[in-house]
Amino acid sequence: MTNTYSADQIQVLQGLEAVRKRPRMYIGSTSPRGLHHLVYEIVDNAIDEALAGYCTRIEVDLNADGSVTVTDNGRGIPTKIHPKTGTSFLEAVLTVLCFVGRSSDGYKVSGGIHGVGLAVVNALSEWLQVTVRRQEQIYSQRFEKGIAVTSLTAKPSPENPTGTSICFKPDAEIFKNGIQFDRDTFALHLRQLAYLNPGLKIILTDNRLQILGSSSPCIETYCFPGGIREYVAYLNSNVEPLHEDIIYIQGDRDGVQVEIACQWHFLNQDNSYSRLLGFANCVRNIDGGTYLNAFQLAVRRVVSAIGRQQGKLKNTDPVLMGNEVLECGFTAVIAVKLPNPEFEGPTKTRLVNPEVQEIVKSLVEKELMEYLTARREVAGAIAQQAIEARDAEAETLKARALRRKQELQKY
Ligand code: 0RA
Repeated sequence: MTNTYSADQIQVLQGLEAVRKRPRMYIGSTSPRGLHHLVYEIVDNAIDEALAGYCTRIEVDLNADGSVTVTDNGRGIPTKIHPKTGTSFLEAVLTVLCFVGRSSDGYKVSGGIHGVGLAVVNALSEWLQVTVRRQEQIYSQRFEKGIAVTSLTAKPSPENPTGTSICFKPDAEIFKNGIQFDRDTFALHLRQLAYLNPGLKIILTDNRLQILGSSSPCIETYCFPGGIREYVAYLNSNVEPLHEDIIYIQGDRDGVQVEIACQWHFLNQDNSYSRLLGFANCVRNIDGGTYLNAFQLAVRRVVSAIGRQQGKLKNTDPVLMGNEVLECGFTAVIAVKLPNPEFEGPTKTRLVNPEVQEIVKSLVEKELMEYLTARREVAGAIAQQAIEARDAEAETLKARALRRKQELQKY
């Protein structure tokens, strides 16, 4: 390496320094949450390859030395020289902040707290080692605190698999609360990603035998060909469903894909809550979003209409409320995929794209109505349960009002 820096290199170094100085601006926090986000960032890049149709398998290995390795069988990060930076494309992706990695083929996961870029992960790592298999070559390069400490080397590979493997150790100088990864945190997240990408195989291996107190690694594989239908079945595995089949609705318009799986179940004492999980481009929208509101309204309308059709609800009765239809034994997963997701809110997990709202509303109103109209008994049971919840709620309010009145009469 030379000791005279070009203008481009100076910019790279300044960028890395900015990330290391104010890591929270890039990854939200340096608590365990931020630490785990480093891994999600790499996994998201591999998921992008899966969404584009090139990757079928992702491995996450927690290593005994505190590092983690993410390996995928995608196309591999391109290694040719990038005209703008003068370095390999690979090095640019790993060192230039905001480097726009790929052309817009397919849907990017880049949204919310993810999508900060591999250069940020690299800058916050004590070291990072990348290996790319591409064009019958194995390329590799090593970085320390974001700076390349070797040049990109290539050697011929006898076989012809393609893919990317990134191994890194978070920098303990940055993550002052510790750099120990939690397997359960990854397990939850990776399982979710596997449901959202049906057929994709995700393997989580914990090789930290000392932490495990075991002589063999802990390996978990997530692969769900049934996608979000399997997710709802899993979420409902310990409740009694009101109807056997999981309702599945799918549609797309103007490049926006919508997929919904849901199932009502019998109420018992301890599950009178709703589980409505929304994802936009595989990112969980904890804070909801326009499309989740649209979904709730559409479901309320359909169930109310069924109630009226079957004479369970009077024509003058108002539309059933969200808490009656959706918080009484209902589980739903709704996954939307769209080209330009816009997020908002404190954790950037609320999707605000207005176009998604109308698509979800019309799709659910049409498809759910058709589904339930064709299944009179199922529809009746769903409407009945919601109406009973409404009446129980009204009884509770009435009883409380009466008690209050009686209390006041004492004085
Ligand atoms: C830029 C362009 C292409 C792929 C990738 C980046 C890529 C990044 C990561 C990170 C982890 N795994 C990855 N796999 C791929 C497109 C490649 C092409 O056009 O051949």
